[in-house]
Amino acid sequence: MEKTILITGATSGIGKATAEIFAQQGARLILCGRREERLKTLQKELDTPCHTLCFDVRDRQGVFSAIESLPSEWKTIDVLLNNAGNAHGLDPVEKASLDDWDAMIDSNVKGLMYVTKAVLPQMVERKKGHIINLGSIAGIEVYPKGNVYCASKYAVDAFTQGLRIDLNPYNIRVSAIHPGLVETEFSEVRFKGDTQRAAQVYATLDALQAEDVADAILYMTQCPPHVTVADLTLLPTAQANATIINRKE
Ligand code: NDP
Ligand code: 8X3
Repeated sequence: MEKTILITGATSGIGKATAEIFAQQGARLILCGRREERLKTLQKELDTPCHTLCFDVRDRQGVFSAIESLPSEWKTIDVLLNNAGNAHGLDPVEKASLDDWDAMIDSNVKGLMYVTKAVLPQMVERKKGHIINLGSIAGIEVYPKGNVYCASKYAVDAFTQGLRIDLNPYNIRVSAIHPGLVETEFSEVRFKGDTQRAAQVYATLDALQAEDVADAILYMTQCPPHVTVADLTLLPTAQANATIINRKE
């Protein structure tokens, strides 16, 4: 594969698995995240040309400086995977922390928009490119205590639709993937390092694995140029929607 793919949130979970699967395809990878050590380790592990960018998607200036800093041979990006993001907390509105709300809106929504805006000009100029945003089942249905995390993913969905409309004249593909429960560090982050509580989320069902989502992302990029997968919802078989889950006893 001749493509260059920029992956935000490549240090863990879905982003890391996508980096691994694209590396197997021989893609060139721009690996992004805040944990530099993990980026460097992944770069060493992957048998494909990689460039790393360490930045926080919430830092508007930092995002633009990072993309600007790309050496000329890395400036042409074919696929942007806007994956960085997390849930922070699972609390009813009246008890939830404003800091958690800020973290989710700033990373999942504003951060995704900053990265898109920074990467977009070369796609528009070339009339070529593919943007894939990580939505969620939480952006299709609201669930109890999901409030602002769900709002952030609904915003991702609306922004994705807006991008597809505005970029229509430029031959740029715009997609969203909406997974259900995926066993990653997601719940560990949501529950602020409470690994026991996080493990319980995945203990009683066969959850999606990060590799399952990565497979679907690869498929979306491998469709013929005249085909856009606009939305792809991927659920564990044990999950019917955001709240109906057939858990093992
Ligand atoms: P992980 O916690 O395993 O990975 C999250 C990634 O996002 C990490 O690489 C982290 O990197 C990066 N990240 C988070 N915040 C920032 C930030 N402010 N700046 C830069 N990078 C950031 O979770 P997942 O792999 O599960 O999550 C990836 C995406 O998938 C998220 O958008 C999530 O909402 C979505 N999703 C997850 C589902 C699930 O059940 N797991 C289901 C549906 C969607 P670092 O900390 O190094 O910066
Ligand atoms: C992550 C899946 O159901 O925890 O977006 O919101 S869920």
